[in-house]
Amino acid sequence: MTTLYRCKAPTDLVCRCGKVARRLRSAGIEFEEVRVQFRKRDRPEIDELTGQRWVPVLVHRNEVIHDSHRILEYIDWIDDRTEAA
Ligand SMILES: N[C@@H](CCC(=O)N[C@@H](CS)C(=O)NCC(=O)O)C(=O)O
Repeated sequence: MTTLYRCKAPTDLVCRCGKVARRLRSAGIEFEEVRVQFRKRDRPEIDELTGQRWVPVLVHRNEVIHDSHRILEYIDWIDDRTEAA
């Protein structure tokens, strides 16, 4: 099960959340999306998961990753392993 916590931006083209969503799709990774509240102070579930309130946050199996740069590296790593298998 893979879940992407992301902002409410209506497209994948305008922000870091969309960039991660695009990369997940191009890697063929199925995921569910959870749209978080606009204000960081209204995101207690993100704080609980990661100790901070920015999104995107990716939950993949037992891994919880925040910061889009780290998430993109993680997806590349999964993608490389899948291709090698
Ligand atoms: N450096 C962060 C920035 C992510 C970011 O800008 N997230 C936005 C949504 S796309 C956010 O959570 N904004 C909350 C705010 O500005 O209060 C990353 O690359 O993950």
